[in-house]
Amino acid sequence: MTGTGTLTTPLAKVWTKADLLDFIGANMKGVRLIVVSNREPYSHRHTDSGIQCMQPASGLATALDPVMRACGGVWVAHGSGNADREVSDEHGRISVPPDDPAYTLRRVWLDKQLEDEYYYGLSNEGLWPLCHIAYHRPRFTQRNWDSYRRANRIFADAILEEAAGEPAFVFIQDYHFGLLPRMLKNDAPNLLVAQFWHIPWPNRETLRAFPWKEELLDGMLGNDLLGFHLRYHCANFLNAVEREVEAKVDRAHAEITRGGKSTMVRPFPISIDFEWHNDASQGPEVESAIPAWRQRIGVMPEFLGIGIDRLDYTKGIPERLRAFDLFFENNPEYRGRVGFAQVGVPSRMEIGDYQEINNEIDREASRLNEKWGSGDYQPLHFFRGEYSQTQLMALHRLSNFCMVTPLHDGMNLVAKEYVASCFDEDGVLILSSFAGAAQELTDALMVNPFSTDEMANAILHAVTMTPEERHRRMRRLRTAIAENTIYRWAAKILMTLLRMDSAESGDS
Ligand code: GDG
Repeated sequence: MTGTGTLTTPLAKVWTKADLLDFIGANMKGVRLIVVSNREPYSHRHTDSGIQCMQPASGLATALDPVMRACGGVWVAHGSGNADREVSDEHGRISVPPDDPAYTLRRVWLDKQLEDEYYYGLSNEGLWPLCHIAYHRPRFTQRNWDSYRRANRIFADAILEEAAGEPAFVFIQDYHFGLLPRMLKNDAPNLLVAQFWHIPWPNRETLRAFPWKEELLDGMLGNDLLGFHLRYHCANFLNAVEREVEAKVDRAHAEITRGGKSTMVRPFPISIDFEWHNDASQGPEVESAIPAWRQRIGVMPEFLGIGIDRLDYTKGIPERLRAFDLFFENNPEYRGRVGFAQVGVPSRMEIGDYQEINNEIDREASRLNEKWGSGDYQPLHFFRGEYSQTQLMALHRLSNFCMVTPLHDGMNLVAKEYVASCFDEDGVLILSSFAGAAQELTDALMVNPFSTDEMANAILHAVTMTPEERHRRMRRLRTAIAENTIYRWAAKILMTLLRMDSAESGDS
């Protein structure tokens, strides 16, 4: 496409934001980058004090905003804020971040019914449970699938308009856009199309239940590059293609050829801006947010555990609360000494299963506090709502251990953020072996979230761990994240695309 030639930066280094900026400066001149996601990185809402710009809580936005700030370009996303139209131009465009414009946000408008069927229906009641295998039955309807196809088409048209016939790298995010790659490639073969699937890809037995699997796989094979967090998810995808569609699967090179066009399938484990988290967590803003948490919690226990999750049935929150109950059963001497603060960000409340998980958490929370609370002491503090990154870091600082125990998770950035906040190398991470992050964070206390006993034992281990063991484990965890930052993730993907681009234009 752009024929940028030899790459100037080797991969074997620690990637900071400055490194990525250098890399982009040296290698991406003239390359147009278009990022696509359902969720917008900034949304505008009406509030009592006028229109406000918000940054929604999502792993995806947290991960990609710094990359876009560094690269510039266009981010195409669903305009979901109730004041979005008022602040965007007639094409749905606006420069962001508002206080320091660095790139263009192109908003795509979807009507309420289409959003319900494509986003809540097919994506979150169908693909989300299908891919996570967390014992929640996926729901599929033809109507939702038709809307998914229609929404993908609307996004395709907006992207084609932004590309305006010129070559560009299109980087699509997630499971909302399984059909988009093929649509783009059919209409504009000069686009280099990559997609990152942020959630797991299921084994082929599970995928069999998806009624439109052939069309979905064909759509995804429109990509030049397809990324998952883990090698295991890549292998599942290759297996699925082998079984369900006509294509040549080259396992040695993790490459699939269908209809003369090939798709590279690669693992790119996502991460965070380690330096930023490490520095900010030691800053004065975080320091001054700590007293508010003390106040909210009231009587501080000797050991405070924390959990921070979207309120989603994949995150294993009721299971975690049941583990606390068993922990107190097994170790009654810790009653009054151990407490747990759980932050829960409401999510997808339009879906019945999400209302049910909220109710279940409320039931478990009341049960735990009624059974083990006494006087001023309450074992569980449940904070339902959104908190700023500063507030979350303050909570990290106040805690002795963090529980990240999803039943299944593509990666899980909360685990990495907690570790990055532990600048004094003191803190314990209890981590589900079913989170993608478990592949890198091998020094965490690893648990099977389906085993209440294992989790209860891990809580005991966390509160009895010697300072030496805590420091040793935390040091290694921090090294693992410092070596694999979000900037490395982005650089690896961009480098792979640049190489493919050079190969196509015959430069290499
Ligand atoms: C998907 C995949 C994958 C949490 N509460 C608040 C808040 N957060 C932030 C966290 C973190 C992000 O949201 C959550 O990221 P996760 O990775 O844990 O989870 P998902 O949203 O399910 O993300 C996941 C990820 O994509 C990236 O690929 O890791 O496996 O499921 O950054 O700090 N942020 C704010 N207020 C909150 O109250 N502002």
